Amino acid sequence: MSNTKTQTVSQNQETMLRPPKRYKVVLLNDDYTPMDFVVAVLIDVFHLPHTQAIAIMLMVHESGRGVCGVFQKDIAETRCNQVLSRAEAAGFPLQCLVEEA
Ligand code: TYC
Repeated sequence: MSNTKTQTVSQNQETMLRPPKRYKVVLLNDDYTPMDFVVAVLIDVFHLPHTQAIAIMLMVHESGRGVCGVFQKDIAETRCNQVLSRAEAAGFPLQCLVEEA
């Protein structure tokens, strides 16, 4: 016979022990957002060094998409929203999304 209290305790212990899921922030290519704007956003939002920001921007430009970083869910969503806000404020169609890693 199952014991609800025991089940709940063991479920909570599993939840506490399991490492949190990780989420990718994925940047998408478009034909209009300037390359230097993308590089600036990558540096500011993801704290990337200039060389790495250029490498990711070029990867997105050439292949259509690229990963800016992998984070816990709330951090991934915040950074994705920061990218979208910066793009919208500047009038560029730059898009990004969050995917489970
Ligand atoms: N393709 C854009 C251009 O040629 C540059 C670009 C790179 C745009 C990465 C978006 O996520 C992007 N100006």
